[in-house]
Amino acid sequence: MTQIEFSEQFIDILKSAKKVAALTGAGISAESGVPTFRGKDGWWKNHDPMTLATYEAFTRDPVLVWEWYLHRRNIVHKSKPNPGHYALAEMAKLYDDFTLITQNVDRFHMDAGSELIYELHGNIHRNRCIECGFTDYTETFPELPPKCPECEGKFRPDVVWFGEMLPHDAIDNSMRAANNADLFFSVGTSAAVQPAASLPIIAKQNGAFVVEVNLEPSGISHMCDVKYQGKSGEILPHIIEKIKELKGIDK
Ligand code: BV8
Ligand code: ZN
Repeated sequence: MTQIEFSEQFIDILKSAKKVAALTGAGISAESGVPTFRGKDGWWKNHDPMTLATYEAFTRDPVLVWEWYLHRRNIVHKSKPNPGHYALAEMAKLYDDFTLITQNVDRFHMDAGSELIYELHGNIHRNRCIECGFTDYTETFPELPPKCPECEGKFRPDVVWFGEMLPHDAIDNSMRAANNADLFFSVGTSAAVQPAASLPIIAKQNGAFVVEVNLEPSGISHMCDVKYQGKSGEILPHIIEKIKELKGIDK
């Protein structure tokens, strides 16, 4: 386990923070074996995820897009949350006002015990009918593209594609949490996708102490107060241990 350093400033804010928020991206699920979006392992059958996660790709070739999502569902089903997800579930118990915001669609935060989660980009296990809005969690289908069991309409994965609006309640509540945060964590995200990537910036502009935990520099590294370059599954548990020590909670 890597040891990590804590600056005086970081220790002070860990002790004094009242409103804490965390934004996670694909990187927090990497140690669970789920490919990231921009990493080299993200490509599938020579397709760049960026070109498949669009409504255009779905209308052009719904079978291909569905095969990609069923492939990813399969990976997620075979994987499980890692210590990074569990650390953030524990962080919610250490601060009365903690908001977890995720770009991920794998539901690992929920599986790790987090309760209040804003899923900005939807949920890979849920299907939604384009015609009537019916949703369900059917995992596999007799034929592709699948039809809505209610109206025979086109069934799609209930995720947010590029060019699509994010769920209003998720993005509105996430913006509010970023606005109000004293302490904001950005974990496992390249900060390349909007509007999620603007959340750490909004937090910083409104006075938050911003901490990045990421394997490599990202689009927001330059403005973070503290940067831990490494694996979130190794670093986040250390931060939890430090918070418990500072709060006099036995480990
Ligand atoms: C919107 C769900 C507005 C689907 C996803 C030009 C043209 C068109 C659109 C745009 C444009 N310019 C800007 C836009 C907007 C666009 C956008 O931001 N594009 C970018 C790419 C330029 N955004 C949108 O379209 C959004 N909608 O803006 O609507 C609108 C307004 C009016 C009317 C209509 C619309 C919608 C964006 C949502 C897209 N859907 N996912 C699916 O999953 O299939 S986004 C996708 O990227 C995933 O959710 C992923 O989580 C997310 C962000 O990526 P990251 O999570 O950061 O993942 P990434 O691989 O990039 O990085 C991983 C990081 O982890 C790396 O830095 C790596 O170093 C690190 N890492 C790896 N291992 C570890 C680690 N860190 C720690 N520990 C480790 N072990
Ligand atoms: Zn329907």
